[in-house]
Amino acid sequence: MSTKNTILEMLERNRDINISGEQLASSLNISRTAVHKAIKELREDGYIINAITNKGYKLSQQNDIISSEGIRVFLNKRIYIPNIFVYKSVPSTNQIAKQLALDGAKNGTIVIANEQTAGRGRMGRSFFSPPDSGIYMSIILRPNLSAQKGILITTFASVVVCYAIEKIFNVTPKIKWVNDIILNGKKICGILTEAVTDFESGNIEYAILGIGVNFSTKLFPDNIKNVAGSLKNNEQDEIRRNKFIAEILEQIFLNFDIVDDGSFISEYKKRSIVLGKEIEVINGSSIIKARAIDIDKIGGLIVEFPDGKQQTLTSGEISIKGAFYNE
Ligand code: BTX
Repeated sequence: MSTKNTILEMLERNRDINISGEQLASSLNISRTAVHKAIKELREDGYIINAITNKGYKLSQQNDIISSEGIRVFLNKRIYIPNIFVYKSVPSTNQIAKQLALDGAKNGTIVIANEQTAGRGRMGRSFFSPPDSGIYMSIILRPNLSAQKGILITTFASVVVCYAIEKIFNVTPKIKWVNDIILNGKKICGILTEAVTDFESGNIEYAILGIGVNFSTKLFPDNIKNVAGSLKNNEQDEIRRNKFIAEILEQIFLNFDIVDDGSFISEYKKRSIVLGKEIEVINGSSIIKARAIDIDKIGGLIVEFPDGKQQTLTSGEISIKGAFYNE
């Protein structure tokens, strides 16, 4: 780890107290000049570091910069995350994670960006990903899971992201099939899982679990401003992105063994804003009215058409519409 990153880690770990330059220098076995240089570099990166004569350095509470060091401070020690790559701006974290997975990156490798310039949604749609106010994260998974059960990764993630939101923010988010997390009638998070199957075994070779959260985004473009909302309101100003990211990772990795048995589906159903509603099933250019009646054990949406026929929707090519928002 570079001197700059080690100092950042110490500052993140000691957010509430001042650490003197001397303390930093002696615990890292470096000169005071090296400490000054690292502090200067961190400030250039945007960190607000208060320095008080005779007391030392302290990270200002205002900082909300995502970093591997800042996330690890909050991360449960039982979780092994091999690498957390944090970027300022990338086209899409899913795209970067895919390349890393192809190059052999381990299960649990994380890619996060402060901004995406071409954030991806399902079916070629885009995910609005402005800088400094969102969380755009992709997790490389190498699960022991059949390709058929791949959809469970998305449904599982929707449920555990809700747990993370509940724990940190003390609010109750809902889910719109298959991958949207809704708070106060607005979409605050989207999840996109892209998996590659090993044809011989029929198992997933790797999956990229992409999670996009509007953390504190205030302004949305006209085309989504009626449906998109943010997680944080002004009263929760002291909660920072690093802490929330660590909670999401904790929920995912401490609970991952339940993906296969689908035992979280009951929780998913409880949070569904779709069940019992009249919806429109959109498949390419065809739009058919139906009623959402149940979610099956692998996360498929069971719908009933006006003629009484039922169908289970699992395809990534299908989306649904209805009066779910602003309830
Ligand atoms: P989705 O296709 O279900 O949602 C995309 C649709 O949602 C858009 O067509 C638009 O109507 C609306 N939308 C776009 N941006 C936002 C936003 N910021 N908030 C609320 N609604 C929005 C959802 O796809 C899956 C999104 C996954 C995003 C993550 S971010 C990290 C990873 N990298 C990447 O490129 N994608 C994933």
